[in-house]
Amino acid sequence: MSFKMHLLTGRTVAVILLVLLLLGVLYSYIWRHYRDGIFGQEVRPADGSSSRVDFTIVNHWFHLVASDYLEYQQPSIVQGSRTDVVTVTPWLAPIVWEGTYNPQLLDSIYRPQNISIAATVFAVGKYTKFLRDFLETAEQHFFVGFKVHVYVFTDRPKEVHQVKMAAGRQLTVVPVPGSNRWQEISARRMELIQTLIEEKLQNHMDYIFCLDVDSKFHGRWGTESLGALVAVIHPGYYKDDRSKFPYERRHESTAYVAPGKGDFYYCGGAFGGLLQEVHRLANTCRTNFEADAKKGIEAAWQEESHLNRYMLINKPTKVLSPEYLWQDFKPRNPEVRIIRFSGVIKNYADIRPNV
Ligand code: UD2
Repeated sequence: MSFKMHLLTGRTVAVILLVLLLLGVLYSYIWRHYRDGIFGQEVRPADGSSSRVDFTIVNHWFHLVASDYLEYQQPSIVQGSRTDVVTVTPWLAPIVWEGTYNPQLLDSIYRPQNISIAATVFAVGKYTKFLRDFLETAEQHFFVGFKVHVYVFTDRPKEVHQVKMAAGRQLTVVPVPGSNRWQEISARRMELIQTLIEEKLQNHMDYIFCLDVDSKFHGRWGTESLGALVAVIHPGYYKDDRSKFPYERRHESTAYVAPGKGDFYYCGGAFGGLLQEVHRLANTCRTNFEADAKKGIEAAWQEESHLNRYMLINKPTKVLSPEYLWQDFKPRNPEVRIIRFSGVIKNYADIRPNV
């Protein structure tokens, strides 16, 4: 082989190697972005440690397939079925009110996808007395016809009422320690939700909803509530100016919200979404709660304050109207056409370990 030929072969090999190297770099770059977009993101708690949580690919959220055979009323873009309420946020997340969606259409989209929904509920100390109604009414109204796994966290497992559940639905009791401070019970929920997702749910469930136990279902709560990050508007403040929202107002707290800031005031008693989104929320709120505790601060409304701070920055992708968490002591307002889930009237002095 001539010297020229040698030179040519050498150059060709170098070019091929260079192209392969570039392809390798391109591949790892694309894969990293794909993985972080579809799977769980790396969550870095404030202490600098890293807890990587991976989740299975969630296809259905991105791709909605309707049945060709279902007949339903034509939707309109000029005549809304609800003109008395606002049905979209300024960041274009739907606000779910009765009359804004077609339940049959939504169910027909989600049923073939075989989605599964986890629900967490805490019944610590005397709050076990609310479990029976909560569980029985959930059977009647909460994601009926779908795979549902309810996790009951309690320090009194023997008091968990046995409820007859439909096929595909199940209940697991998770023992937790009691506490002599209700504030701690309420706030510790974030940590326990985070651990549940990490240890039991990832790769098994798609969505999760975290609900207060001292409540009952009265109407459908189903596929219309699904979204990546789902918040419920608090029934007590939805007509108020944001200056009246009971946000944490002390600068020193990680839950601080400045005057003049805030979208809506959300409930601590109901929130949810995709597992990885709720994991991120729970991890952040728990980390911030602990950072506050080190400074001797407890936010005005415990984890509800941290949740409100989180949702101000991480906007919910779906917002549920106060139909999804009313309070029995409040007369129903006309724009609330249906009450789906509502807090029962309770005597705090009777049921809480401290007042
Ligand atoms: C509001 C919120 C609640 C929480 C709290 C502030 C709504 C409707 N409720 O309710 O979610 O943000 O403010 O911390 O938005 N629990 C027990 N045992 C106890 C005390 C509490 O199991 O001794 C659990 C139980 O699941 C209960 C939840 O914690 O539903 C919240 O406690 P709460 O209902 O007493 O709090 P409340 O009514 O102030």
